[in-house]
Amino acid sequence: MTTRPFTTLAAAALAAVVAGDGPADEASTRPAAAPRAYVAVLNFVTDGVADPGPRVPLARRPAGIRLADALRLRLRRDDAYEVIDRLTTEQFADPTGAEADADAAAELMARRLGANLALYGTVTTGEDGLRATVRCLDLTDPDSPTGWKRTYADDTERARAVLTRRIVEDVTGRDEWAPPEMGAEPVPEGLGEPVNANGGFERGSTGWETPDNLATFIEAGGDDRGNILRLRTDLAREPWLAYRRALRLGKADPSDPPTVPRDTSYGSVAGLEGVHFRSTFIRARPGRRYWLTVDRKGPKGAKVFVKGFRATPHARDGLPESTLAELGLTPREFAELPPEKRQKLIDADAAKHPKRYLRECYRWYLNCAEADGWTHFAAPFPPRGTLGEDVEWLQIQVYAYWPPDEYRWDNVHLYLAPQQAATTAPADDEL
Ligand SMILES: [Ca+2]
Repeated sequence: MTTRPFTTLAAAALAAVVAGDGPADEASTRPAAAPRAYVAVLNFVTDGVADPGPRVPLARRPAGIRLADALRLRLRRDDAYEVIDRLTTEQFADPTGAEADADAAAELMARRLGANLALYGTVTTGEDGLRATVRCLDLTDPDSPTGWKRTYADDTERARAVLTRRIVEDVTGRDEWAPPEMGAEPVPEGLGEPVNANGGFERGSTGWETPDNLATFIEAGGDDRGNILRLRTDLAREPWLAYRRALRLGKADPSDPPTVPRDTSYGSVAGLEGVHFRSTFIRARPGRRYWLTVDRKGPKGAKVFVKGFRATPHARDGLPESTLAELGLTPREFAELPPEKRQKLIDADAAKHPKRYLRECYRWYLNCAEADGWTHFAAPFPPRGTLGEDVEWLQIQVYAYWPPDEYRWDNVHLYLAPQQAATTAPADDEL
């Protein structure tokens, strides 16, 4: 039986894991419940990048090694998973790509590592950000082995954290961070006026980005709702991305969107980026607390993010694609300018379009359960304490991803929590 989980070698490896896992007194006070799975996260292969090996600090090793290690750390937080540490894993297994032979991987994890759940995969990095194709082999029920293969992508500065969270959610089968349950904290009376504009979409896209009329629509919603926001994620990814880029560069017209085929595969917009619909920037009030409320209808892959942003000097080290297009410069032409000329263009653009030089520094989301009919959701944030001092601007991002489908939204309102509003009048720029 090659899939029997424990061999002598594997038991030794696990003993090393347990011994290395925190102070002994802490371990002895833990609940005695056995973990559900013994997990081996094999190092991921990074396309086109050689791994200098374990003697080099982790920060200088390829993206695939760092993503695998982030997954180990994150899964270890869950008592149901005993995760084999990086050094032990590297001793027994080379980086393993998504195309590796699944039977060989299963044998390795069972016989040499004593694991009954393994992750391995291939990572690419580039202009599109971080992209990982991940395979999961699950032998926790030895009579019924299962597994999956999925691709994840993110192009933000937090790409590794975003991918780690999404992969862990898929492994555990649940959202990693559960926002407060509805009703856990009562919605206060008298929320007053929202600090964002046009949450009900009656004034079209005022207060929001312009809908692209391919994945994002503002339209009559029926049910006495006036206008609503509709997002669809069942689209072929490449042509949609090309259209979004053309919109950013002013080379496409949202009133005349292209025809893009429907796609419901893991390679669709739903399986990768998902669709965001962004508000304009709202002046943040550090030291305050907020409530977000929303009505929605549709399947479960739906969240409303509130992200915090601030200006940072390091954001001003290049020109955004949209600015280059406005100036009629290619990235290469810009790179070939003398440094002082480049800096002058950046400073001029940052003075004209300061919002283009903001960077994300805070993130919270309201997770929306599946809703067959229009359903109201509400939650306060930050979950604990108040908004940090470094947050200068907030942006609401309505987000839909998996399954590939249509998602409807209305009354997306952001409020200052009233118990504090009583002591401070809102500034003009919030209204
Ligand atoms: Ca409405």
